Amino acid sequence: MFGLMDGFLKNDPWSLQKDVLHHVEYTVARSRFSFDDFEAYLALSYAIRDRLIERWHDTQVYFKRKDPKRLYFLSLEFLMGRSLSNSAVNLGIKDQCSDALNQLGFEFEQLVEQEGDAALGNGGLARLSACQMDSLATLDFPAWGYGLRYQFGLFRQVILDGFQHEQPDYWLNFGNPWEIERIHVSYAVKFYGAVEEVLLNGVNCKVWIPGETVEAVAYDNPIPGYGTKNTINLRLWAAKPSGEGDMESYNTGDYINAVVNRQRAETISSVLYPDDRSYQGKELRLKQQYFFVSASVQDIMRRYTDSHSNFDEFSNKVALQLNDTHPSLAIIEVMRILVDEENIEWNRAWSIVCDSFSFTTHTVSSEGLEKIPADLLGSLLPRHLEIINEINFLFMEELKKKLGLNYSQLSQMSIVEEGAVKNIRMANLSIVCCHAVNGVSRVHLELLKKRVFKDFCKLWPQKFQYKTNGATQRRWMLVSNPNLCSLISEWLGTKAWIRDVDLMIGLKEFASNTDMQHEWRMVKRVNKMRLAEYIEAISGVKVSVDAMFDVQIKRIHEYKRQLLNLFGIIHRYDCIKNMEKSDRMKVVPRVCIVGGKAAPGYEIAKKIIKLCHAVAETINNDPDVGDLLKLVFIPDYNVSVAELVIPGSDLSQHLSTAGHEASGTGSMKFLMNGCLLLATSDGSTIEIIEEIGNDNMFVFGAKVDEVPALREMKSSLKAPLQFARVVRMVRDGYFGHKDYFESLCNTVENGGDFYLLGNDFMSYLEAQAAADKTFVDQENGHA
Ligand code: 26V
Repeated sequence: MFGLMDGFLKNDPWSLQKDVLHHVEYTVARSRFSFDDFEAYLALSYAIRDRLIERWHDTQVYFKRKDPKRLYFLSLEFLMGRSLSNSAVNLGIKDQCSDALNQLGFEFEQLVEQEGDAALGNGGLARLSACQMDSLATLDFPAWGYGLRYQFGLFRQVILDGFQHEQPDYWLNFGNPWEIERIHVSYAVKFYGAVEEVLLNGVNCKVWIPGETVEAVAYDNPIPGYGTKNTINLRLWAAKPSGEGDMESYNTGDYINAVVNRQRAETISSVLYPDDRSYQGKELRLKQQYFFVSASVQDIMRRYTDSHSNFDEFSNKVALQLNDTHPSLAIIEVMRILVDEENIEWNRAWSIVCDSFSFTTHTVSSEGLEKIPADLLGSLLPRHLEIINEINFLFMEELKKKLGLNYSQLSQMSIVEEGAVKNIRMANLSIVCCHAVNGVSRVHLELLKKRVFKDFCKLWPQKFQYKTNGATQRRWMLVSNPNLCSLISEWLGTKAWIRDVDLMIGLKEFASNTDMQHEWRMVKRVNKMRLAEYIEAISGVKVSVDAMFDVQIKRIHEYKRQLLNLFGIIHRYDCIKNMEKSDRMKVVPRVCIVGGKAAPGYEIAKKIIKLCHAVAETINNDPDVGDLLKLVFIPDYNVSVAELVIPGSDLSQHLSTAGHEASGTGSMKFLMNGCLLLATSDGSTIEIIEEIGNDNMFVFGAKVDEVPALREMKSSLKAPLQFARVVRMVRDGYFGHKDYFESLCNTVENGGDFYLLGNDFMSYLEAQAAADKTFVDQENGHA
């Protein structure tokens, strides 16, 4: 977009072909007369990467000259998925790549399949980071992303006999053509040791004498914007042994041990924590946090001090955005550098820090908030703990002045949680030190104000705000559903909606145009055929594309209520079984698709996966049911699977108990692809309902404000008979594994049902019936 000059590399098919062959021969080191799909994928990726690097350099030069305020996005998780198609699309060279490959006897679409996903994250929070990077690049922001280059991303989910098994994700084993290793961009990160007081120029100063040093090496991942040359950087850090302290070994044993010990450094960036529910207070996790934070802050400081001689301008030039509390030690690290290393007076350092940092929270419950045992923090980062204590002391003094000696409130707001085990509350720390605290949807902010951060909201109402999440239409439409995009651009007469999604409202004018409806349906049908082929390939189940494709894909969580979906499916199955044969014609055929990973230690979630398989086994093999109902679990759900499933869906389900989903972004991706939503009134769905109207979606269940009272009354409420009946079927072993499913059934009965499945069941069935009716109307051309 901005005035960058053209690169040296040309983008016509001929030039691309020449570059692909060059990389086949000189980078992949294969003969240009004989190479396979994977080698072609590598060579094409290198050819595209060259073009990204050109733009990346131009972007850096441009911003270095302009010196705008830079935005640094710190996140321990990025779910980037694949890069080939996305890069080609954003560079605007996908067709040229296709042409270049065709002449060499290869297909672009086939090469895309050679790439593994970069799955450096768990779920919603991590995919949001990836979407944000795309948007920041497209909107010409001078932004940087910082994270960890895990050797093993999110585990691969393998299903054996219906049970989830976790396997390591060896995503780097075949190389990663998208990253640029920067062996010269590296920083020493220090741990352990002790704090000593020394006299410097007549002043008592604290000096941290660390005990261990690990090297952080940068790996850069260029992120191209769409329709602009702006190409930003996602810098991921890998841990390497530091050369510091290398000593001569006097015998073979010393030498071997020295090398083995050095290898241990690498464990810091070895594996992503796969639990997105609770913080376990593990030392390795804390090391990961500080490792990536310290390297990032050093890098950011270096960039700033390259062009500024003091810190007066720091907060005008640097915005640090924390993705949840995971990177919040960055606050303390900046404070430490300013006070201990730059000798800046505490109060001035404090105001620089507060002005530079802001923080986004992605959680709704206080139980989900991160706490770090003070002892652990003190042993790993002794000086940081001192600084936290000092910040807390000053904060408590200020609070006492404002609130008086209200000890209960003071202790709740304190950064330090007192008790048998002292903990540092990372959310309290972030709120105290940041000038902005963002919720991720409107209702999320309301919940923060009313519940999770009530006292803080009263104290600093101006800090709290919300930015409802979004999803990038570049990946979720252009990459994954190109046919729909061509249709939209043709009807709108412009491609401008690819940068400005609001322009899609122009389609409303053609909503009742039968030509457009017909074209739209054809696109959907082709996408459903592609999905049906995939389903058959992975599960052997043949599904009819005439059926409604009903999808729930997301992490498996009790609050997301995949169990409600399964109970609904069992109810549907039961109805079909008990129907007169002649009435079965009236049933709207459905293919129910479920996908998602359970955290390895999350027993109930794993039982839900097993139940899904057990129910599928019964239904899919029942000749009474045939094509009227099928249930498929898609294993190893990830970004690439979502790209395939979403465009082929008719209905998507978002069933969280109201008040539990901070935002939810999956719904947006389905909507963009012309799929209807069946959802509770929760998170961003509330705003979606306002936007598209109640008539255009199937909303059900208790509202956010009703949930607390319903929970109070739960023990006196009786679940509907239909609900009791389906739970009984599971309890009685209709789907086998009676004993194994007992504890699962117990979670929703006997006054348990914390997530209110029983309460919402009838309204869920009504919403499902309404969806059936709409599907039939649509087939009849009435929608
Ligand atoms: C917690 C932990 C605990 C320690 C180990 C690693 C780990 C990783 C993630 C989390 C928090 C997960 C929070 C999360 O993914 N929240 C989701 O964020 C989405 C983007 O804002 C939002 O749409 C979803 O509603 C919200 O559940």
